Amino acid sequence: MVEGEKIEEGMDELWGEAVVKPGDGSDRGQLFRDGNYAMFIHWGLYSSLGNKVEGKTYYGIGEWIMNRNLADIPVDEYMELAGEFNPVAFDAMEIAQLARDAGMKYIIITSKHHEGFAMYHSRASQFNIVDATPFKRDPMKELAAACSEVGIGFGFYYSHSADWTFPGGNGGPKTDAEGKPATFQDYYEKKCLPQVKEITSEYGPITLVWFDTPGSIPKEYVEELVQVVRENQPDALVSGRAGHGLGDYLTLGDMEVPHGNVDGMWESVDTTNDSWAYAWYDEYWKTPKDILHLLISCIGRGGTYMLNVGPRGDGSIPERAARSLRKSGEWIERYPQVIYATDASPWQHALPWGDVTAKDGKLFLCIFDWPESGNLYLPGLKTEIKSARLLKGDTARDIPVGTREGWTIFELPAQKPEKLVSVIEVELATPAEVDPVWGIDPEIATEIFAEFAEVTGAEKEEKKWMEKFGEWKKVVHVHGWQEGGKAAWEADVLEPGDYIVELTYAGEGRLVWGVDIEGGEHMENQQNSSHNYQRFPMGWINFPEPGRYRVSVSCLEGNIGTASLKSIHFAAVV
Ligand code: FHN
Repeated sequence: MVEGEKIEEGMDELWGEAVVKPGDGSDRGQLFRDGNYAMFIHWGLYSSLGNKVEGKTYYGIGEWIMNRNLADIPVDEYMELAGEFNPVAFDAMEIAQLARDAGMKYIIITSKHHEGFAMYHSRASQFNIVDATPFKRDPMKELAAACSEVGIGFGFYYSHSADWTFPGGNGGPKTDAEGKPATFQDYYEKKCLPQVKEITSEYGPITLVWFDTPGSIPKEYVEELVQVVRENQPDALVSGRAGHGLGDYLTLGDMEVPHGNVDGMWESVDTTNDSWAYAWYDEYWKTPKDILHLLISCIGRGGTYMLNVGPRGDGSIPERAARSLRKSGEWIERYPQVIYATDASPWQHALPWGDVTAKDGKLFLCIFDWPESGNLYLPGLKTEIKSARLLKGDTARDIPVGTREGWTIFELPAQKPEKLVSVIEVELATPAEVDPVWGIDPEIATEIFAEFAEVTGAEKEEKKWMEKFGEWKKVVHVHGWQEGGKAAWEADVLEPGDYIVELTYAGEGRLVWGVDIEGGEHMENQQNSSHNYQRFPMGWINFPEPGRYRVSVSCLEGNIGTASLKSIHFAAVV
């Protein structure tokens, strides 16, 4: 290897084009149908740095610390970290038990990330935790055994295209130890293929092989890798990020929880703070309620949720992450029927107060914002209700239900039964029939996203960015406004009257926006804008009677070329 060689690959090259193409996982899909919640673990040499190198902190995803976007560490220097890596606090049983207590059904852990270091005993490369560190144990053997003991599944993450320390790996050194040019084929044949054979044949039954970021890997290699998984682990799923559409299911973008239902088998991957791997400063933890909200949103949209923890270099899990996971897990233990093997919400999007999952002729209304008035408003349900019960663990009480103007109204007690998420179980007389139109809630502020708008004279587009490095944010926004351009939604109103309208947008300088009710009021106002999405008040608008309205937004004046609309909000004036 050339001394001091640095990795050249950035995040865009590494993702490749085929990151999220779904394949056909029809016969292996049971894992996702039953176990729609999993633990992801990013753990490697990078964990020992925790994003601090020679006293300087780098902000961004920790497993990328050696990349030019963060500390830009030469390959030979980085590889020397192995000599000091000694995760004496690693306790496989504790981690497996944590995942179980959290209500997670399997663990996927990094066997090799882009850094190229094998966190298991690999014969294909000496750069592994048994041969190159004072630790000398194979933690993957221990974790596989612990998962089996506590009764959850076990699987591996494997970075098949990027390898930043092996000659020829994507982003890796261009020459070998003798200074001869190295090709991707060299890396693939000497390291990637043999390692995938190792992880799929030496760790017992594997639930899933989570290939990541295919980059420019040729299709024939992915075909061969998938074939190895099929032969060694016929029941294991292969992640959508294998590339070339050869995975079993769709993996959405990092940290992406969709707003609308998504068909087919898919997963969202997210992390308990901002970084996948441990970063010493990253204390922005998801609360137990955040976790339940995100999990229920994924299940409600028809998918699965895999939530990451980044153990420290010594192998211990940050206590705040563990606490949030345990607390949310206690809730799941009381309401397993709401989470596991459930179907997507027939509303196809979240509702102002919460979300819905469905199972065996029942709807589970999960309430994140308890309505103070004692009424919970559900728009669009056309099916007769047999019973409605407010759950409190194993106990339940019947609650009165009424209907008005096509809305179903549940009468709730003043006190919510659960601190985190309360649940109403609704039993239906026949399969659920729902009009998924947005309803403007009479009590709880309603946010309707631009992605659901019908757009004319403007463009609707997905936009992604990072605030630090690697922790992706995503919006679907409306921009490119032309004169007369509109984003329009249909929405049902139950309570007539004045509503406060706000818009969430980004842009530059002051912008004038117009809001119109078709056949009704027009309002407009000017507000400043921010580089990031911020919610700005527009004013009041009147819905004169109950019924369906068409509401539209236009950008009228200012630096219109920068105006990027994310959502519209309505809150009843009380
Ligand atoms: O580059 C990796 C990143 O480090 C992390 O592993 C995530 C997890 O989904 N996958 C890649 C970026 O999408």
